[in-house]
Amino acid sequence: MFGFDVITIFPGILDAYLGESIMKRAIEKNLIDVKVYNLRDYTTDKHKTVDDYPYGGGSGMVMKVEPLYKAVTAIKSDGVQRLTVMLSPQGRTYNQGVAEEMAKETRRILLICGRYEGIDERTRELLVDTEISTGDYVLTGGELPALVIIDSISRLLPGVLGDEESNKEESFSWGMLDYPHYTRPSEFMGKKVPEVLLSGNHKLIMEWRKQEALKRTLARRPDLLEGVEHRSNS
Ligand code: 9D3
Repeated sequence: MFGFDVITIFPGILDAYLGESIMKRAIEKNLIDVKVYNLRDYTTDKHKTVDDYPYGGGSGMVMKVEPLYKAVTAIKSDGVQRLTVMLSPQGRTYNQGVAEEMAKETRRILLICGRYEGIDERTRELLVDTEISTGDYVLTGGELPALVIIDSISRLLPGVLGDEESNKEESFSWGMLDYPHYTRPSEFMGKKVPEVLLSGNHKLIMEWRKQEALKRTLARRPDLLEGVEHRSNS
């Protein structure tokens, strides 16, 4: 079973998403295990303080290192191997290549979600194997990125997707945008479904889809066609 541990001050954000649809089913089927830890449970003061003012001044608060250290140490005390990932805008940019790499992990993946302006640097130095960002936009914390990582890895694992949603991507579609999709009715507001899709000629349909996917990719995401070395990783 593939395992995730998540440290957050908002466990409800993770529980909500993981309690629905494909993630819920994957957890029920024991294909993935996700344990969500509330960082406040690892504080020692009456007010369950997880943040403090930044040394050197400036606006915003910084996440304290001690609760994170306590949480990570407690979680790791079971002796199970883990890859510790901190979600941060300074991290390696996530993509499908990183997801595929992480899906091969035999270790559990421990995700540390930050909030506030940042996390005390000593957390990274003492506890973190790798830092990941999900992209160049500003969020309010690491919880959505943690879910992005859990979701994108989980759907790569055997049995997580049903036959209906399955990864049976035709060979031509990898690394390209999708072709246009249609369902009933065959005409809506004067707009007709392309004739070829109603023809029943599967070879012709495949050719049309391949051509449409290539056309779209060239028009909208030519970077995807520029070679394998850009497509994944690094
Ligand atoms: C506007 C505040 N920024 C000043 C330069 C710093 C900043 C601090 C904390 C920006 C974002 C955040 C919270 N974001 C994350 O914790 C985060 C994140 C993201 O914002 N975008 C993409 N990936 C990630 S992973 C974690």
